[in-house]
Amino acid sequence: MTLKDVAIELKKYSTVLIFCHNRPDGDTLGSAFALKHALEQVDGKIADIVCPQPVPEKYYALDFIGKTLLPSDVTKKYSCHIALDCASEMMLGDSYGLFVKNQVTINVDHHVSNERYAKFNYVDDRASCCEIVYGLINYLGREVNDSVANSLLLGVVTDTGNFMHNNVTKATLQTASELVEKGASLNKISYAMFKNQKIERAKLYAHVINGIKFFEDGKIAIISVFKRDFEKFSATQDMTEGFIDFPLSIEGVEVAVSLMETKDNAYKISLRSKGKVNVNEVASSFGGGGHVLASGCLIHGFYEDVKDKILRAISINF
Ligand SMILES: [Mn+2]
Repeated sequence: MTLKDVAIELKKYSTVLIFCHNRPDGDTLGSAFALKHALEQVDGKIADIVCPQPVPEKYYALDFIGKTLLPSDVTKKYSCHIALDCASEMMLGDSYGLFVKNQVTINVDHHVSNERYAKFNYVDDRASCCEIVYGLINYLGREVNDSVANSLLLGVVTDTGNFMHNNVTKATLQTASELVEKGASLNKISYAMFKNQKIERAKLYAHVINGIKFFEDGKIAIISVFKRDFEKFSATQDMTEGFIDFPLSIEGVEVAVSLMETKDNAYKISLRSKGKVNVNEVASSFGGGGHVLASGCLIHGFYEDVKDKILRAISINF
């Protein structure tokens, strides 16, 4: 199905429920709010957003990002369900059961590992899902006003690490340029995302970076965040977003790994590569996935075992 077909399909429905992924980031939230702002330009159209967790606090400074519903808050029936930036059933988390309840499900995403779990699927390998949603809104014939433009730029900025990752293409910059022209503020978004962290996050960051470990002659760097660390610094799990950029920035490091203890003996693994290792393959071998240079998965077990498993999987992919 083409993106235009998605727009034609979407136009049929007057009430739409938009799904964000587990541990929401700027791209899934930006995509969802852009589509909501665009759809609701037409009288009588209702677009609500559901997410397994509430919107993290750092987005509160951005007035175009509002509140989202938890799956348990959803009581109404919608004519269509659409997931944005969700590569797999697993990424929908606690919303998955709700997602599949509708006859009409749409999946719009930019992850190469996307599992095509919906009735209608559109996947394009772009730097951010927001780039795709920009195209979708144009096909819908809706105005890219201030709030739409800002929401979309949020996803572009966060998924490209402020235009520094190697997923940035001419199209990414073209999109960003058009969004700025239409009223998006790059400065406001970048400041809120990268230059205004909580003191709790700063303290947790210092602690985690202090515990960095190197393997394979310095080619692999691992950082670990334990449940006790969150308690010690009164920090929350969503605050670790971006931690992994530091180990990857070290000379000689080819793969950076973050192990975050989310529950007892359960670790959320994030992987970043400079190019020599396809970390999508590494993550896929544990049931996860993502992109060639940025991927993730969940592994159950004791810390040392989990660490050894992931090290072995990376080593054989060198
Ligand atoms: Mn994304």
